[in-house]
Amino acid sequence: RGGYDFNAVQAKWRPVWEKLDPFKARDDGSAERRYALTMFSYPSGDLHMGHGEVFALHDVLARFWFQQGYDVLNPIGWDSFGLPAENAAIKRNEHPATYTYANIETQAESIRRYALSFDWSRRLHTSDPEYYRWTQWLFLRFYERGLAYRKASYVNWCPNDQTVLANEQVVQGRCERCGFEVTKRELTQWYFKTTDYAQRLLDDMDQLQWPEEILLQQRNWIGRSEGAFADFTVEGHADPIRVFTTRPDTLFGATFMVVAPDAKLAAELVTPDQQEAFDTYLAKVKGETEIERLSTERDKTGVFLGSYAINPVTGERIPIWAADYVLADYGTGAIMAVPGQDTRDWEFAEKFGLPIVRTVQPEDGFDGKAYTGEGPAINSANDEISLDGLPIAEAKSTIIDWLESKGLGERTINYRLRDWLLSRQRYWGCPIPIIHCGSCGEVPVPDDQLPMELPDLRGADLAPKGVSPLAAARDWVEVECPKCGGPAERDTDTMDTFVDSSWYFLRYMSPEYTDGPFDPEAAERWMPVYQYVGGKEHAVLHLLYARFFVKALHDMGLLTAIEPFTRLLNQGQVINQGKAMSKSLGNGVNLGDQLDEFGVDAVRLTMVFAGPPDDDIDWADMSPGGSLKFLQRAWRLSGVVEAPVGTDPATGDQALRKITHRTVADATELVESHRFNVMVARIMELVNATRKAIDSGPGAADPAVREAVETVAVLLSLVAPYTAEDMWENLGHEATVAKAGWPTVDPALLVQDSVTCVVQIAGKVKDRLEVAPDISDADLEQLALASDAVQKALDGRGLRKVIVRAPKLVNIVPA
Ligand code: ANZ
Ligand code: ZN
Repeated sequence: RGGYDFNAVQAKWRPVWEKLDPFKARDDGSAERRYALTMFSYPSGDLHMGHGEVFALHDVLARFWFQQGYDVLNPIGWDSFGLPAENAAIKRNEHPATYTYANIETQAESIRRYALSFDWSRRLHTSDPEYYRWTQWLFLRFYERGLAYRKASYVNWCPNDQTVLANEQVVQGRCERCGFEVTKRELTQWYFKTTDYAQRLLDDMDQLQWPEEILLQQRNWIGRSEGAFADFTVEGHADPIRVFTTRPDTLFGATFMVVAPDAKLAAELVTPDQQEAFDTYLAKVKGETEIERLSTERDKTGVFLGSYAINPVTGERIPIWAADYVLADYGTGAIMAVPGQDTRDWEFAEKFGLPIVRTVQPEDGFDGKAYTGEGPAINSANDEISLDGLPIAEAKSTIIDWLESKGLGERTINYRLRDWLLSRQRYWGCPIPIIHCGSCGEVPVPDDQLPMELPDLRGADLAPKGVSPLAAARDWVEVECPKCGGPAERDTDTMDTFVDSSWYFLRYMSPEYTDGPFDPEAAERWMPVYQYVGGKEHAVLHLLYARFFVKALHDMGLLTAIEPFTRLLNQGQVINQGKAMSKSLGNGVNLGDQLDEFGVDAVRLTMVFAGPPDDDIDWADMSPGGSLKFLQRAWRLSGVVEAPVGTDPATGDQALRKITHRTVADATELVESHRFNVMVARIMELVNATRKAIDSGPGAADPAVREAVETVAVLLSLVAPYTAEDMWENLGHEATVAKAGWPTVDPALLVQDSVTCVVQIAGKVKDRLEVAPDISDADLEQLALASDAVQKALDGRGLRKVIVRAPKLVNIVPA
């Protein structure tokens, strides 16, 4: 037998597996089902190192369950609509479809080479009309229930991509995709009513076995706060201003009010002499991002509107200002400013010379500005009500009761979560199946006319212009109203790609189903996903949207499940030389090059062996060459085994058998607890022990050697499938090792070795104890003294001396 040539091994097994297709989900009730899901990829280029890692980690789990005999659903597909592909296509002067589908084929080829245990028969692309037909169908079901609706408001706008962004897509004031600073625009847009589900999205988190960090991010994003609405009358206006506050107990300290400059209210309250100042200020604010506006570090800015309100408990006239630190679409877009207890209000008051009244007694020695801590209420009494002396919680409920009794306010819960803005002014997305008719208004495209396909627009200018390129396709836009037959127009926006990815895991279960987006019975069998593997960057985007979708579909009676993904595993990033890989740093590592140089298995092994799955991997510190050497070492074992296939290992060398069985027992636990790197270390130890047994132990003909090498092959199949398969063949088996079955552990072989310890009294043997070889002197002494035989022989005599030589001898000298 020659050496180990990874290229030859890869070339040999790929076609065999493709023919065998061993990873098809059976879905026939023959075994317990497990749904293993990995985040599908955007087809914006070939696979990169990050894919290499997530796929390698995910595959360890999926292959483990295959080995254990589960009926595993492990599908693969592409999130093929969207900005990344569209931008790349425009740059290359290609049609997005051409570019997208070419990339998909490239990635598919790389994934096949990477030898992942996917069920290819369920492959889907979200940009296929057969798929987005159902995205549209689902949109219409949301629409019918009021869960999809249109409204005008100021929205996040990316000046580079020339499209709106959801709040979740604005990261530190910048576009999540291109990094451009996000601005605001007033537009009429489609939204999903995610806010209806805010409380359930919070409550059901206790069913999720997700990293605490991700749950915390979702909790903060949803941002539940309990508080009250309070109404302030405005001089010269019929309607009061309603505010939302989490601190109604501080009402006596409300010395002015602030409204969002970009809220309608501000324009209504501004007096003619303040109009000009206000207009100037508003223009400035419109260019600001939400992050900037909420920043606590910035200097406070604002403008007096000229109007006054009345504080309902003090009866004082308080001025109404507009300032950018109040957001238009949170709470009511207006606040009561309480500088004594709120830092931002304090800074604002200080800057503009507005009065400050403390209504909570600060702790002794406090010399700061706004006091946000615990303490009794002060300065909080009028003829009717007094909060003075009450701690915050009691003061809150007392004042809310009073406000409610007077019809001036009410208890409430508020969420930071906003509705999900789903319209995009771009071409490469799922068209919104709504037709706008001059006389009927919004008319849904009838179900039997779905999919409402994208027009081809080959050769048209798709560059972002602020209006969807679809608007220019007049032939496509102009239609008959499905209701009245009159002239009407299609909606020209497309859906955010996160809509496509909010339900793809449901389509996988029955990708050919034609009576709906998925077969409810298949969903009953497979949902929820047992294990989801993917990046942390989706903590509040995709993961929250998918949860919302599943809950909404549950409420429509389409799904029993109320959560999509029971378990979540986040992989770390692959970095290089301590930094994220980037073009500008020139530290990029190409996955394809690594595969060419070291082979698929060595790269996969390196990814898995690098450390805990959620740690970052610095490729500069890795040694794929070392991984390859190990694989060669393991592979060579399979060529020297002499015991024939099927030899009963029972008569084999016990020491080696014990190591083999201990390794399997540990590996099982290690995979289940996601400590894959330690599992690899244990396989390495088994390889070393086997080598030693062959070279300087019982020799290659011992049945225990066959057992050990077969075990190495099966365990290794989780990480290095090509090597494992070739070993399996060398050992005289037929493909595929992937379905060989997880080795069963003989519990008798897990029992720790023991040593016989002699216990003497004054040099005479009185007892023999079976003890662990690594027992400590102290433990052994205790054990010896506790022996019945020893106690009887001592017969109450005291001890002069105890000599302990662990683990073999204890000599007791009586007094
Ligand atoms: C008075 C007050 C006193 C407040 C105090 C806080 C502390 P969370 O917990 O984040 O929900 N607020 C309300 N609407 C706002 C808006 N549109 N833009 C900016 N700030 C707004 O925050 C709720 C608190 O944030 C509210 O309670 C309000 O200020 C402010 F010692 O009212 B508070
Ligand atoms: Zn009509």
